[in-house]
Amino acid sequence: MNILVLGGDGYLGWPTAMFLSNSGHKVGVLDNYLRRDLAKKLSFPNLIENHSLEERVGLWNNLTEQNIDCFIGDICDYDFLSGVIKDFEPEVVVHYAEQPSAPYSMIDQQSALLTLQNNLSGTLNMIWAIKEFSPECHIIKLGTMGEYGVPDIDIEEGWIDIEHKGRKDKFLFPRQAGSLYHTTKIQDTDLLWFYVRMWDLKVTDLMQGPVYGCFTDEIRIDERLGTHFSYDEVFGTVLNRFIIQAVCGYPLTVYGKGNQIRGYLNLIDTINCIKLAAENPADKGELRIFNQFTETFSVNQLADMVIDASSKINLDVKKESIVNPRKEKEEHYYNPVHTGLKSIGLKPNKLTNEVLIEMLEFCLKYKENIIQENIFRGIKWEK
Ligand code: USQ
Repeated sequence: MNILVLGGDGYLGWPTAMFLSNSGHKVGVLDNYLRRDLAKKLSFPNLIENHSLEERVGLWNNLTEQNIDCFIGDICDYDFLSGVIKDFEPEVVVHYAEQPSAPYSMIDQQSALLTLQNNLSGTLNMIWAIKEFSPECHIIKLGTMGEYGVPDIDIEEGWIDIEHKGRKDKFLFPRQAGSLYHTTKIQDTDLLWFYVRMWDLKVTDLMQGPVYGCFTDEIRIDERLGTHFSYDEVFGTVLNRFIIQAVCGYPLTVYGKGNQIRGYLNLIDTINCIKLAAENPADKGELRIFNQFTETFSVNQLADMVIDASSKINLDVKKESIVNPRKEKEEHYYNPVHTGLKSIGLKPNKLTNEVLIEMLEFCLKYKENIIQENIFRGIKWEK
């Protein structure tokens, strides 16, 4: 299939593109380097300075004799995006091209506005460009488990049957996000659902939990193909941050009581989920929703696992509860359904000591690059 990855320079976008290319698809990547620019402005370098998308595409094409197409530009620019869709004729568009950080969206009014405008304009443009130039194209949109929040009932996969005053209907599961970023993802879902109803689009919305990891089979071909590994407070997800903290002797930053539970997954499972969704498309007029994670953990459980794995390679690591900069429940019920992706073939890669030790050893090689002051600056949810 022709598959276009929007946000192809990102932590997830680039490994997804290589994996789909290696699986025999014709892949295009598109990015405007927004995430790199924001990280630069905040002085948050990654663990390793990654080659540009153009360079990584060139390297991939040389090393593998495959051919990823590269488009540099902004999906908020409709002429640019629709031109790419028209020329590339995607059968699948994978949409990662968003401001991806919850803390970033909570810094100030400007970061909130950038997040809202970027994420919603980009999604709207994608919908219109597909309708106009590739109406049979299957849209795979990265949503987030954070759209649901942490309700005191089981979380279904996107939809819930409701019986009210003797009548029944099916609705999107109630959403109640915990950050402005997560709220834009709800709004994305609503935009998609509206246009599915209007125009019979084919859409898969993947409600993904926080991702960890730095390796895929493709990255193992050559480390220069590596993806962003962020450990700062804004762009790093919690487990990747804990690994870096363990490596540089910084007490693991458990926010508040640390009993916040989320559904996590390995980077390898993310790319597998995208491939499975692409190869098993939604129907015309369907908004199909999968909850995309493999295991649930509390923050304390993650910290304890990192401490245990670190001890196996003689790293003495401690955790420390710090005042939670976010406004979130620290004790709550959490039981989300996640059977859809397994039913189309996902074989989860569990979080084991081996996985943790490999991440620790990788980060140890670049220990001298870690800037400890970037680990915690305390971006507060409450102003
Ligand atoms: N946390 C800590 N210590 C830290 C960092 C985070 O205790 O140093 C806690 C947070 O308070 C939260 C949990 O760990 O309870 C997860 O935080 P996170 O920063 O790993 O994840 P989050 O901000 O929710 O966002 C990440 C991705 C986002 C994706 C989301 C999925 O950046 O793109 O949508 O995970 S989910 O969390 O399921 O909504």
